[in-house]
Amino acid sequence: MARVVIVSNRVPLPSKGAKAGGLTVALKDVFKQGALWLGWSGELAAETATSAKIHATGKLDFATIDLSEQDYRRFYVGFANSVLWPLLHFQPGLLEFDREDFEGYLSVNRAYAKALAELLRPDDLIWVHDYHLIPLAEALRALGVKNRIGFFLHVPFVPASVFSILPSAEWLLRMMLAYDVVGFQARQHLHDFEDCLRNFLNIARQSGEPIWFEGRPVIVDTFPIGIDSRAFARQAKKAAGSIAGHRLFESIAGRSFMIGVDRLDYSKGLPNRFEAFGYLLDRFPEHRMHVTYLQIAARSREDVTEYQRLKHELDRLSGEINGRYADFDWQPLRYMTRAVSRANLAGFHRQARVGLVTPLRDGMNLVAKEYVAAQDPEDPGVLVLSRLAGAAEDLTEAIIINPYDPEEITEAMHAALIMPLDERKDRHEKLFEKICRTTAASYCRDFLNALAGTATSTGMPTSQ
Ligand code: GDG
Repeated sequence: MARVVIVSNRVPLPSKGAKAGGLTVALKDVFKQGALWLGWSGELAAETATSAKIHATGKLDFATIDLSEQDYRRFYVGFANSVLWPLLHFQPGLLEFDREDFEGYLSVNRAYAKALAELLRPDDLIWVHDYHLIPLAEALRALGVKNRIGFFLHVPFVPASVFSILPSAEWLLRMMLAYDVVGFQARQHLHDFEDCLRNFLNIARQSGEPIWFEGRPVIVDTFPIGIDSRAFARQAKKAAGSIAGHRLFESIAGRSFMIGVDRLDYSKGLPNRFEAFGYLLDRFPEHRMHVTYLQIAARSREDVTEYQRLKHELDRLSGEINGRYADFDWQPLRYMTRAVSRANLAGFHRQARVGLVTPLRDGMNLVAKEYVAAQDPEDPGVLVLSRLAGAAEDLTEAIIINPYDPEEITEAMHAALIMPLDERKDRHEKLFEKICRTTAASYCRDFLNALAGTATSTGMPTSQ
């Protein structure tokens, strides 16, 4: 099997300790047979590097480049997270386009391409992740790289009517078609991408067929990301008996317990969720004093203004809810912006009667799967899930809600809190079976098989 080369914005360097983030979690344990992973080091330097530093670990080698502060601002804070992220999450009102940021996005992609081209072997399979690096394939081709290159988008896609808001929209689509394989999380995202292809490039795709673009086939398909559910279930069982698990259990003091775990991000629908919790205590007085909601919202992208604004809003809302409903011996909402260890998270999920996953848009949402995996099958909790998360295409036995309607979330919280054991078990069994079908490993295998099976850029079919 050819060597796999992964490229993503950040690399999970073991020396730095893994940070919260979907990609890190999904890929971590998969490449045991040797692979190379290139990305930003997380460090700022006087200039953006075009040669990588190698960190050999034996199984999986890492290669990192530093970014200049200006490039970090333009590429990462600017175009990637203040234009593409809000656009692809249907928040065009939050988009802040700036031509210099766009230039920075291009030049950082070129720097990645140069650093990568030096490290490549002829039969490497290159797998590029996410919206930060859309122009990378084109930049690699410009340097003469002939390897097969695949792209996976972790976030949603938007229909042409929304995509057209982006300056250089058509150019970005062409950049996506420079890959040999383009993968999405969910059918809806693929459908929206096809809408863009039709509208901008007049390309109509026959279902199941590759797209032909400039004389080359481009495979476009869905590759829903998964987790290692059974391992997470074991971790949850073990962690519930840990010191932290015990402390949590004692502090809940027999009340019902609801949990939310999200990066502190406006796409995750946290203000509406907080508001919904306020309504729950308003409209269903029987839950007052009897329910505790823990929201873990690890701080994220703190250099982006919109994230600072969101944090202030949540600080205010949580203070208001607690001020209004708390009693001297009961705090209804526990809100923390520090990250928690993965083992503790697993144990906390297991203790929660309700898991709240209410993003306004989400590529997949791994927390939904982790919550289900962590449950005790004999006394499982209930997942409340946004219909606008990719995960909702499959996890239909959750209580599915519209995250824009806080009262619908309230009703779902209430229904989940009072749901009888039989129904909880029934739903959980089906959900657990579903989340075991797609694992982190099967996701990687499916994508890489699609990539390995494609013709090379010279048009020759490949032997595996
Ligand atoms: C992107 C897409 C897609 C969260 N807080 C802590 C913590 N986490 C972990 C969760 C989960 C991961 O981070 C977050 O993954 P999500 O999928 O929920 O969301 P994004 O970070 O937005 O990820 C998303 C994903 O990529 C994968 O393709 O599903 O749609 O937006 O695993 O558990 N982990 C720890 N402490 C925390 O405080 N240890």
